[in-house]
Amino acid sequence: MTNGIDEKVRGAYEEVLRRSTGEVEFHQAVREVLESLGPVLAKYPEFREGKIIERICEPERQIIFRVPWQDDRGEVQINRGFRVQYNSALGPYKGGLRFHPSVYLGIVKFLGFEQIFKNALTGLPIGGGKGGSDFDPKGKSDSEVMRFCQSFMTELMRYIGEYTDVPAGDIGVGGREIGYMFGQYKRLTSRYEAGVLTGKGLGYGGSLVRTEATGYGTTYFVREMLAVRKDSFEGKTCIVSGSGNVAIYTIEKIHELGGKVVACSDSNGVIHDEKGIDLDLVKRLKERERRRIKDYTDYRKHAKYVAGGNIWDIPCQVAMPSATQNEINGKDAATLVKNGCIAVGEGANMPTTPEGVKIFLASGIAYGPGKAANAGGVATSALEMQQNASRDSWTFEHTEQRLAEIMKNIHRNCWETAEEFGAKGNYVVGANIAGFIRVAKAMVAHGLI
Ligand code: NDP
Ligand code: 2IT
Repeated sequence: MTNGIDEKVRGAYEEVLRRSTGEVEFHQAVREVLESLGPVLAKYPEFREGKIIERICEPERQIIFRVPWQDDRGEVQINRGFRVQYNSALGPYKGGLRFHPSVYLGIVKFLGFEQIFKNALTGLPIGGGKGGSDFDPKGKSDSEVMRFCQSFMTELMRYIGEYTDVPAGDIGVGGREIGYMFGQYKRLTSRYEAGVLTGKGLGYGGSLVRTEATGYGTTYFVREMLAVRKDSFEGKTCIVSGSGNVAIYTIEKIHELGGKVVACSDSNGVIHDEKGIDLDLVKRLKERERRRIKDYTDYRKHAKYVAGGNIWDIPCQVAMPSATQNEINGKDAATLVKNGCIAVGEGANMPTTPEGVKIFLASGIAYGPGKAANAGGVATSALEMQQNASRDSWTFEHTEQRLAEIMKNIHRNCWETAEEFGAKGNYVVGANIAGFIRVAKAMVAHGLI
């Protein structure tokens, strides 16, 4: 179980397996980072002496709570809420909330762990955390979602604050949910503390570009990876899985940069539109009407819908997984490479299984792992915090410019770090090491806490 892990970090991984039985996604995320860190410990003995890896794997605080609420029929429902405050070496805990029936502690911990290094890569003052609930927003009325969010925040409010922990959205949590949670926080605390949540509406402290940021940022990251290869999005056939927030703004930016997205999906099936995805239609169906992607073919008759289809079977040159974890397995990765895919940019968190990652790396294609590629979302959240702290609001152009620069810097940092540690072109090694070193140095400076 610990094969392939440097003996210097093996003990830490064994401890994670022992302490967190059954949390398979968490084990996967930890292992993937630890596999990169052997050479770092060789270079920085102080990290080893201070047991930085062992400490970084153990969350600073984990909160699990009951969320009772009443549905529209008056029936009482009980969900479980989570917030894992993982690491605050670089700033207040920062990371999204996920509402999805699959959420359990192992998912929140994997996401929180990834978030530590992602946030470090942004270069901004944010620690790592994540939260959520096994609440399923699908099929719920607006009032049910509001009552759930109010109950969730009634407990969560004790643990968050602009200097403590700043949640945002993730799967199943967008502007509507953030609005209800912000309202309840304000009501419970009697404080207009804008910086306590990000992803807020533009009318009450939200930042321009935050909605678009993850998708735009991931696309910028891929643009940088292509530029290294003297290539661009121009004329490329692309595939973007999912059809939620990240997928939509990935498609938008790819189209702006001259690529053509021919497929997207949701958890029920895949849309293949050879003429190019009609993004206005996807926005209408998903953002405004909250419908299923299947309905796309009601308006674009030539497009094909395959229920339960595998989007990675469709040939493309650029693949941008933007739905969920482990959506690309080894077989899918092999299919993508065989079909001529030259770049993969992960909008989702950990969308590729370890077998898939191995195949991408061995093939020599440009592979941008989530913690680097999708960091634009949380980076723009940090820009929202800056605007809130200075009671200011920036223009779209200025904010997008900042985002583009941040993504460029992350790309450069990952590239140079990989090269420094003898793994030229390997963004996995570059991202893990660059993110880790920034956090580890701060932890050493703070002493044994
Ligand atoms: P949304 O809820 O807006 O959209 C999620 C999309 O992924 C939907 O199309 C959904 O389909 C699909 N999906 C979700 N879960 C599954 C599943 N188990 N199997 C198949 N499809 C699934 O979420 P986001 O767009 O915000 O998030 C997408 C990914 O991006 C996640 O991995 C998230 O962690 C990551 N991410 C998000 C950021 C953000 O700022 N929002 C920032 C960085 C990363 P369906 O509607 O059928 O469930
Ligand atoms: O995974 C992520 O980076 C997010 N869901 C965004 C987190 C944030 O605080 O904006």
